[in-house]
Amino acid sequence: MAERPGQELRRALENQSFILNFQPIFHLGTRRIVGAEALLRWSHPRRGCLGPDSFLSRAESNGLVPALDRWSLRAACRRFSQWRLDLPDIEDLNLAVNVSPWTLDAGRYPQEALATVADTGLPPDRLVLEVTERGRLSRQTCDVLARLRDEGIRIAIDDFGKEGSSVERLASMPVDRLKLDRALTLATAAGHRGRNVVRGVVRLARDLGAEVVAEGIEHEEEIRWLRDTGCRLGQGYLCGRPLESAEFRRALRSVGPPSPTCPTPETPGRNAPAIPPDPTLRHPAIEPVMLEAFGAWPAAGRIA
Ligand code: G
Ligand code: MN
Repeated sequence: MAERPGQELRRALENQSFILNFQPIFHLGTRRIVGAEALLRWSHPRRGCLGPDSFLSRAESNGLVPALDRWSLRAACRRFSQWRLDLPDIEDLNLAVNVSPWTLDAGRYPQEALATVADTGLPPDRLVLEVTERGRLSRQTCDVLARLRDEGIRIAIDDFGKEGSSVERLASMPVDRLKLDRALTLATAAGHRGRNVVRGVVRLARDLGAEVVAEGIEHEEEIRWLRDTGCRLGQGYLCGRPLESAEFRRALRSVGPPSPTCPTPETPGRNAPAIPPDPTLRHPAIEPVMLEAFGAWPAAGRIA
Protein backbone atom coordinates (compact mmCIF):
# COMPACT_ATOMS: atom_id res chain seq x y z
CA MET A 1 0.00 0.00 0.00
CA ALA A 2 1.28 3.48 -0.88
CA GLU A 3 2.44 5.60 2.05
CA ARG A 4 0.34 8.62 2.99
CA PRO A 5 1.95 11.92 2.08
CA GLY A 6 4.05 13.04 4.99
CA GLN A 7 4.48 9.56 6.38
CA GLU A 8 7.63 8.96 4.36
CA LEU A 9 9.07 12.27 5.59
CA ARG A 10 8.17 11.47 9.18
CA ARG A 11 9.87 8.12 8.86
CA ALA A 12 12.92 9.74 7.29
CA LEU A 13 13.22 12.01 10.33
CA GLU A 14 12.97 9.04 12.69
CA ASN A 15 15.52 7.08 10.65
CA GLN A 16 17.96 9.97 10.58
CA SER A 17 17.89 10.15 6.79
CA PHE A 18 18.57 13.87 6.71
CA ILE A 19 22.05 15.27 6.37
CA LEU A 20 23.58 18.71 6.31
CA ASN A 21 25.77 20.17 3.63
CA PHE A 22 27.80 23.29 4.35
CA GLN A 23 28.45 26.12 1.92
CA PRO A 24 31.15 28.73 2.67
CA ILE A 25 30.40 32.45 2.88
CA PHE A 26 33.29 34.68 1.81
CA HIS A 27 34.50 38.21 2.28
CA LEU A 28 34.54 39.47 -1.30
CA GLY A 29 37.49 41.83 -0.74
CA THR A 30 39.89 39.52 1.05
CA ARG A 31 38.39 36.26 -0.20
CA ARG A 32 38.69 34.81 3.26
CA ILE A 33 35.95 32.55 4.52
CA VAL A 34 33.81 34.24 7.19
CA GLY A 35 31.33 31.48 7.84
CA ALA A 36 29.15 28.75 6.46
CA GLU A 37 25.50 28.08 5.83
CA ALA A 38 24.13 24.70 6.85
CA LEU A 39 21.90 23.32 4.08
CA LEU A 40 19.40 20.55 4.70
CA ARG A 41 19.43 17.54 2.36
CA TRP A 42 17.32 14.38 2.38
CA SER A 43 19.42 11.34 1.67
CA HIS A 44 16.63 9.41 -0.05
CA PRO A 45 17.03 5.65 -0.44
CA ARG A 46 15.86 5.63 -4.08
CA ARG A 47 16.02 9.22 -5.32
CA GLY A 48 19.47 10.17 -3.96
CA CYS A 49 20.35 13.44 -2.26
CA LEU A 50 17.35 15.82 -2.36
CA GLY A 51 17.39 19.55 -1.69
CA PRO A 52 14.62 21.34 0.22
CA ASP A 53 12.80 22.33 -2.99
CA SER A 54 11.79 18.69 -3.42
CA PHE A 55 10.32 18.18 0.03
CA LEU A 56 9.62 21.50 1.79
CA SER A 57 6.11 22.01 0.47
CA ARG A 58 5.21 18.46 1.55
CA ALA A 59 6.73 19.15 4.96
CA GLU A 60 4.73 22.40 5.17
CA SER A 61 1.40 20.75 4.41
CA ASN A 62 2.10 18.03 6.96
CA GLY A 63 3.23 20.32 9.74
CA LEU A 64 6.74 18.86 9.75
CA VAL A 65 8.73 22.03 9.15
CA PRO A 66 9.35 22.79 12.84
CA ALA A 67 10.68 19.27 13.42
CA LEU A 68 13.02 19.56 10.43
CA ASP A 69 14.22 23.00 11.53
CA ARG A 70 14.85 21.80 15.07
CA TRP A 71 16.84 18.87 13.72
CA SER A 72 18.92 21.16 11.46
CA LEU A 73 19.70 23.60 14.24
CA ARG A 74 20.84 20.92 16.65
CA ALA A 75 22.85 18.97 14.08
CA ALA A 76 24.51 22.12 12.68
CA CYS A 77 25.42 23.58 16.09
CA ARG A 78 26.78 20.26 17.30
CA ARG A 79 28.95 19.78 14.24
CA PHE A 80 30.21 23.37 14.15
CA SER A 81 31.08 23.34 17.87
CA GLN A 82 33.09 20.19 17.37
CA TRP A 83 34.99 21.79 14.48
CA ARG A 84 35.71 24.82 16.65
CA LEU A 85 37.24 22.56 19.28
CA ASP A 86 39.39 20.75 16.70
CA LEU A 87 40.46 23.76 14.61
CA PRO A 88 41.38 26.87 16.61
CA ASP A 89 41.75 29.08 13.51
CA ILE A 90 38.02 28.99 12.76
CA GLU A 91 37.03 30.69 16.00
CA ASP A 92 35.74 33.80 14.20
CA LEU A 93 33.58 31.95 11.69
CA ASN A 94 29.79 32.19 11.87
CA LEU A 95 27.37 29.37 11.38
CA ALA A 96 24.17 30.23 9.49
CA VAL A 97 21.11 28.00 9.89
CA ASN A 98 17.79 28.36 8.10
CA VAL A 99 14.59 28.63 10.09
CA SER A 100 11.06 28.99 8.80
CA PRO A 101 8.51 31.48 10.19
CA TRP A 102 6.28 28.47 10.98
CA THR A 103 8.94 27.20 13.34
CA LEU A 104 9.42 30.56 15.01
CA ASP A 105 5.67 30.70 15.65
CA ALA A 106 5.58 27.18 17.07
CA GLY A 107 5.23 27.12 20.86
CA ARG A 108 8.41 27.39 22.81
CA TYR A 109 10.85 28.03 19.97
CA PRO A 110 13.07 30.68 21.58
CA GLN A 111 13.62 28.61 24.72
CA GLU A 112 14.34 25.49 22.66
CA ALA A 113 16.76 27.23 20.33
CA LEU A 114 18.62 28.83 23.23
CA ALA A 115 18.83 25.47 24.98
CA THR A 116 20.24 23.88 21.82
CA VAL A 117 22.89 26.57 21.51
CA ALA A 118 23.81 26.22 25.19
CA ASP A 119 23.91 22.39 25.08
CA THR A 120 26.12 22.29 22.02
CA GLY A 121 28.51 24.92 23.39
CA LEU A 122 28.28 27.27 20.40
CA PRO A 123 28.67 30.91 21.51
CA PRO A 124 25.30 32.52 20.61
CA ASP A 125 27.00 35.33 18.69
CA ARG A 126 28.53 32.80 16.30
CA LEU A 127 25.05 31.70 15.19
CA VAL A 128 23.07 33.47 12.47
CA LEU A 129 19.45 32.43 11.97
CA GLU A 130 18.31 32.94 8.38
CA VAL A 131 14.59 33.65 8.07
CA THR A 132 12.71 33.87 4.79
CA GLU A 133 9.83 36.28 4.99
CA ARG A 134 7.38 34.75 2.52
CA GLY A 135 5.06 37.62 3.43
CA ARG A 136 4.12 36.23 6.78
CA LEU A 137 6.35 37.50 9.56
CA SER A 138 3.72 38.22 12.18
CA ARG A 139 4.20 40.55 15.13
CA GLN A 140 4.65 37.43 17.24
CA THR A 141 7.39 36.11 14.96
CA CYS A 142 9.24 39.41 15.12
CA ASP A 143 9.03 39.29 18.92
CA VAL A 144 10.58 35.83 18.91
CA LEU A 145 13.41 37.07 16.69
CA ALA A 146 13.95 40.07 18.95
CA ARG A 147 14.14 37.79 21.98
CA LEU A 148 16.76 35.58 20.30
CA ARG A 149 18.70 38.65 19.25
CA ASP A 150 18.68 39.92 22.84
CA GLU A 151 20.48 36.69 23.75
CA GLY A 152 23.19 37.40 21.18
CA ILE A 153 21.98 35.29 18.25
CA ARG A 154 22.22 37.16 14.96
CA ILE A 155 19.30 37.47 12.57
CA ALA A 156 19.45 37.41 8.78
CA ILE A 157 16.67 38.00 6.28
CA ASP A 158 17.11 35.30 3.65
CA ASP A 159 16.32 35.68 -0.07
CA PHE A 160 15.87 39.42 0.36
CA GLY A 161 14.39 41.05 -2.73
CA LYS A 162 12.37 38.03 -3.75
CA GLU A 163 8.60 37.84 -3.43
CA GLY A 164 7.26 38.62 -0.01
CA SER A 165 10.17 40.53 1.50
CA SER A 166 9.07 43.76 3.01
CA VAL A 167 11.12 46.93 3.15
CA GLU A 168 8.69 48.43 5.66
CA ARG A 169 9.49 45.64 8.12
CA LEU A 170 13.11 46.75 8.25
CA ALA A 171 11.92 49.94 9.93
CA SER A 172 10.65 48.02 12.94
CA MET A 173 12.67 44.83 13.06
CA PRO A 174 16.42 45.03 13.68
CA VAL A 175 18.39 42.62 11.53
CA ASP A 176 22.09 41.88 11.40
CA ARG A 177 22.37 40.57 7.86
CA LEU A 178 20.49 40.81 4.58
CA LYS A 179 21.01 38.02 2.11
CA LEU A 180 20.46 39.31 -1.40
CA ASP A 181 18.47 36.81 -3.36
CA ARG A 182 20.24 35.21 -6.30
CA ALA A 183 17.90 37.12 -8.62
CA LEU A 184 19.48 40.37 -7.39
CA THR A 185 22.98 39.00 -7.88
CA LEU A 186 21.97 38.13 -11.44
CA ALA A 187 20.45 41.59 -11.89
CA THR A 188 23.93 43.09 -11.57
CA ALA A 189 24.57 41.84 -15.11
CA ALA A 190 21.26 43.15 -16.44
CA GLY A 191 22.25 46.75 -17.09
CA HIS A 192 21.72 50.05 -15.30
CA ARG A 193 18.32 49.43 -13.79
CA GLY A 194 19.34 46.15 -12.17
CA ARG A 195 22.56 47.63 -10.87
CA ASN A 196 20.81 50.68 -9.47
CA VAL A 197 18.37 48.48 -7.57
CA VAL A 198 21.16 46.38 -6.07
CA ARG A 199 23.20 49.48 -5.22
CA GLY A 200 20.16 50.88 -3.41
CA VAL A 201 19.58 47.70 -1.41
CA VAL A 202 23.25 47.50 -0.40
CA ARG A 203 23.14 51.13 0.67
CA LEU A 204 19.93 50.54 2.62
CA ALA A 205 21.45 47.59 4.48
CA ARG A 206 24.60 49.47 5.29
CA ASP A 207 22.63 52.47 6.59
CA LEU A 208 20.78 50.06 8.87
CA GLY A 209 24.06 48.63 10.18
CA ALA A 210 23.39 45.24 8.61
CA GLU A 211 25.95 43.30 6.63
CA VAL A 212 25.06 42.13 3.13
CA VAL A 213 25.65 38.67 1.68
CA ALA A 214 25.07 38.24 -2.06
CA GLU A 215 23.72 34.78 -2.80
CA GLY A 216 24.26 32.66 -5.88
CA ILE A 217 27.51 34.20 -7.12
CA GLU A 218 28.56 32.28 -10.20
CA HIS A 219 30.72 34.77 -12.09
CA GLU A 220 33.90 36.66 -11.32
CA GLU A 221 32.39 39.92 -12.69
CA GLU A 222 29.64 39.68 -10.05
CA ILE A 223 32.26 39.47 -7.29
CA ARG A 224 34.07 42.51 -8.62
CA TRP A 225 30.98 44.65 -9.09
CA LEU A 226 29.39 43.69 -5.76
CA ARG A 227 32.61 44.27 -3.85
CA ASP A 228 33.13 47.70 -5.40
CA THR A 229 29.52 48.58 -4.59
CA GLY A 230 29.98 47.88 -0.89
CA CYS A 231 28.56 44.38 -0.63
CA ARG A 232 31.22 42.74 1.47
CA LEU A 233 30.14 39.14 1.67
CA GLY A 234 29.11 36.53 -0.85
CA GLN A 235 28.15 32.94 -1.35
CA GLY A 236 27.68 30.87 -4.47
CA TYR A 237 29.08 28.17 -6.68
CA LEU A 238 31.99 30.37 -7.76
CA CYS A 239 33.13 30.93 -4.18
CA GLY A 240 32.45 27.43 -2.95
CA ARG A 241 29.85 24.76 -3.55
CA PRO A 242 27.88 23.14 -0.77
CA LEU A 243 29.98 20.26 0.55
CA GLU A 244 29.14 17.25 2.67
CA SER A 245 30.23 17.81 6.22
CA ALA A 246 33.31 15.56 6.10
CA GLU A 247 34.54 17.33 2.97
CA PHE A 248 33.78 20.73 4.47
CA ARG A 249 35.70 19.81 7.60
CA ARG A 250 38.70 18.85 5.44
CA ALA A 251 38.51 22.18 3.58
CA LEU A 252 38.31 24.06 6.90
CA ARG A 253 41.73 22.71 7.78
CA SER A 254 43.19 25.05 5.14
CA VAL A 255 41.86 28.11 6.99
CA GLY A 256 44.90 29.67 8.61
CA PRO A 257 44.94 32.51 11.13
CA PRO A 258 43.96 35.86 9.59
CA SER A 259 47.01 37.61 8.20
CA PRO A 260 47.67 41.11 9.62
CA THR A 261 47.41 42.66 6.14
CA CYS A 262 44.11 40.99 5.53
CA PRO A 263 41.47 42.21 7.99
CA THR A 264 38.49 40.02 8.70
CA PRO A 265 35.25 41.96 8.31
CA GLU A 266 34.06 43.39 11.57
CA THR A 267 30.64 42.37 12.69
CA PRO A 268 28.31 45.33 12.96
CA GLY A 269 27.09 45.61 16.53
CA ARG A 270 23.48 46.20 17.35
CA ASN A 271 22.43 49.79 16.85
CA ALA A 272 25.65 50.24 14.88
CA PRO A 273 25.89 53.46 12.93
CA ALA A 274 26.32 53.39 9.18
CA ILE A 275 29.41 51.39 8.30
CA PRO A 276 32.36 53.50 7.18
CA PRO A 277 33.82 52.85 3.74
CA ASP A 278 35.45 49.46 3.46
CA PRO A 279 39.24 49.93 3.22
CA THR A 280 39.51 46.74 1.17
CA LEU A 281 37.36 48.18 -1.60
CA ARG A 282 39.09 48.87 -4.90
CA HIS A 283 42.44 47.73 -3.50
CA PRO A 284 41.54 44.31 -2.26
CA ALA A 285 44.28 42.29 -0.64
CA ILE A 286 43.39 39.20 -2.59
CA GLU A 287 44.74 36.16 -0.87
CA PRO A 288 44.83 33.14 -3.14
CA VAL A 289 43.41 31.38 -0.13
CA MET A 290 41.17 28.53 0.42
CA LEU A 291 38.84 28.95 -2.52
CA GLU A 292 40.01 25.78 -4.18
CA ALA A 293 39.76 23.78 -0.99
CA PHE A 294 36.05 24.58 -0.94
CA GLY A 295 35.51 23.30 -4.44
CA ALA A 296 35.39 26.76 -5.94
CA TRP A 297 36.09 27.52 -9.53
CA PRO A 298 39.43 29.12 -10.38
CA ALA A 299 39.48 32.90 -9.94
CA ALA A 300 38.95 33.67 -13.62
CA GLY A 301 36.55 30.79 -14.12
CA ARG A 302 32.98 30.77 -15.28
CA ILE A 303 30.24 28.27 -14.85
CA ALA A 304 29.92 26.67 -18.28
O1 G B 1 17.04 29.86 0.22
P1 G B 1 18.49 29.67 0.48
O2 G B 1 19.31 30.85 0.08
O3 G B 1 18.77 29.20 1.89
O4 G B 1 18.92 28.48 -0.51
C1 G B 1 20.21 28.10 -0.68
C2 G B 1 20.20 27.08 -1.82
O5 G B 1 20.82 27.62 -2.99
C3 G B 1 20.97 25.84 -1.47
O6 G B 1 20.15 24.71 -1.60
C4 G B 1 22.17 25.82 -2.40
O7 G B 1 22.50 24.52 -2.81
C5 G B 1 21.74 26.70 -3.56
N1 G B 1 22.87 27.47 -4.10
C6 G B 1 23.97 27.87 -3.44
N2 G B 1 24.83 28.57 -4.26
C7 G B 1 24.22 28.62 -5.47
C8 G B 1 24.60 29.19 -6.75
O8 G B 1 25.66 29.80 -6.93
N3 G B 1 23.70 29.04 -7.76
C9 G B 1 22.52 28.37 -7.61
N4 G B 1 21.70 28.25 -8.66
N5 G B 1 22.13 27.83 -6.44
C10 G B 1 22.98 27.94 -5.37
MN1 MN C 1 19.51 30.44 3.52
